[in-house]
Amino acid sequence: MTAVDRLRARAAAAGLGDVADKVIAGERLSIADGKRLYESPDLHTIGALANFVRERLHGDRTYFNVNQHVNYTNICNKLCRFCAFQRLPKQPGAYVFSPEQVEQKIREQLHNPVTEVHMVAGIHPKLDYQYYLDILRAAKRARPDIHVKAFTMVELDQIAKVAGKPLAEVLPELIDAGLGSVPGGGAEVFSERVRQETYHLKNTGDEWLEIARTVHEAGLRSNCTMLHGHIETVDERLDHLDRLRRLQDETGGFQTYIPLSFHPDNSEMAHVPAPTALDELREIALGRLMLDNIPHVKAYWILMDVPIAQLCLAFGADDVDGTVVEERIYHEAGATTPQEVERAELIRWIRDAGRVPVERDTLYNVVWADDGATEATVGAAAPLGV
Ligand code: V47
Repeated sequence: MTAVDRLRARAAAAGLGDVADKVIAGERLSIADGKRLYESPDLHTIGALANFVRERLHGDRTYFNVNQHVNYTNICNKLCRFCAFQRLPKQPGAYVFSPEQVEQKIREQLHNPVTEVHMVAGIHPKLDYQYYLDILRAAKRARPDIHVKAFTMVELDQIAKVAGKPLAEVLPELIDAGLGSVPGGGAEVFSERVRQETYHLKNTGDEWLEIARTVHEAGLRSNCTMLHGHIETVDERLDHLDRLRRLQDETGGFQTYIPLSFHPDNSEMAHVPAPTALDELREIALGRLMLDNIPHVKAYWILMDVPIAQLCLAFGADDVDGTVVEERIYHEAGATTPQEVERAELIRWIRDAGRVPVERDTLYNVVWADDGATEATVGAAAPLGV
């Protein structure tokens, strides 16, 4: 009996034989299939199906990068009820980094082989267009080779508003100032019902998708996310995944899907129980199985405990994000993971999970791989301490 036969038999025993047939044949799963995967008690079989897809696409390769997060302000006018990071301008702890402070933050890491700065923040209504151009330029000044992945679709919407011109005209100017790609945040769950109840001042799902389309049309890659485990239903999650999948069919611009598990602490929704480890594993697997046209699925280690992120590598994930350095959004909301890991530590976690660590840049060019196949591509950022 081959491994594929065993997978098929196991899925059939779980009542998912027809879904397994589609997965093995590389056929698209329907929303109804997705619903059965959400409702099945046999999480391990679902994980095995997702792992099958992950290994078909990437083998044992598991991607990470050496990155640095910079959250340039926590002042925000969107008042999302799930968010513990936001502050009003006069609230204790409210801050805005000047472009010089952004530059300084990046300079402080010059001793590390950082290839990406991930720069996102709240929606501060008083920042002008010049500020956004200046922080991009500040990042590039500090580290000219760095890839700047910045501004969620919600921030881009705000930037276009303060620029007073359409996003399609703003994006080339941001690119000129240093923008290299766009992260996946701010999507939450596209359901209008959930938006009305928890983040009614934020962009609608249609708006988020339209902005993503404009980003992709401008030649930029982006990521995409779903904030799960609060008040959304399974049907609303599937609708969200389906809408991401449909846009991806049109643009091909999403690189990575990242399920973001709700962290309730210190938010207005602190009474809502947090998703469990099993929920996190299922979201990773569902993402891998439903999003057949998005190449990568990320288990963002900052928001999971590291052992759960390691388990996710057998449930469909092929990426763990990076070294991060200073994270505020999840640590304000109760995350107990460290703020930063060493590159060598990430490599150790991935090896410990039985996978092959591959250091990538933001656009998934290989910087270094542990399988020897890409030694020729090892450049200045050769492994440290491995
Ligand atoms: O947009 C905020 C979410 C996002 C909470 O693209 C929360 O590579 C759970 O998008 N509980 C920011 N989620 C993080 C993000 C991200 C992270 C890592 C990598 C990438 C990438 C993107 O976090 C926000 C919002 O959707 N969020 N507060 C909370 N309490």
